[in-house]
Amino acid sequence: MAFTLPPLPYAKDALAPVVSPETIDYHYGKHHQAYVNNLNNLVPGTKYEGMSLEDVVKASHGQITEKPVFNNSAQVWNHTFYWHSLAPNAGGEPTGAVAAAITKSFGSFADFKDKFSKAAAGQFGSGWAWLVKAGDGLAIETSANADTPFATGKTCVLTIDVWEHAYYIDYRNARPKYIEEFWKLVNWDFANKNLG
Ligand code: MN3
Repeated sequence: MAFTLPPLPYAKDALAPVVSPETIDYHYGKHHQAYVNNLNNLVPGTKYEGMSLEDVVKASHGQITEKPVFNNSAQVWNHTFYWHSLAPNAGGEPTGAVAAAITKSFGSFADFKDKFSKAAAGQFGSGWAWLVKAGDGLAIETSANADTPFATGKTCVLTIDVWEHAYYIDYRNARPKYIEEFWKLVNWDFANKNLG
């Protein structure tokens, strides 16, 4: 059974002007799709055939010979998670359990926002910044390239993609500006769902 590109959870112009339809065309329509296509070319005839995407990510993680499978499967998972971390008519202050967890772990939403933004801006080269569950609280992590806290069994709550392809069309080299605008689209409902 082939892996498929999950549908975008909103119209391709729904995130404008923060994320333009042109960025969606490339980032979702070309990059995310390419990871799906690559994975479908890599998996047939291997031990991964018949596994769920989640199992492929975990089974291929940390093994140098499995790097192409890991990179492509993780990027399929990471991007689907990223698209759901954004939503139209979202952003602003966190809500529900995630709001309380942020205050508990970071002191305030403002402090969390500052720390997360700095982590995302400071990730050298391509990668991701994540909000993850840590014990009975939350923590910020960054990962390089395709790597993901999900691969080692962590519960991801929220992410931002800081690969250049995520922002270059709309913000050119201004990654901090993209990160600043990202807060207008943060899907707190999704974060709450992930927090469980
Ligand atoms: Mn990307």
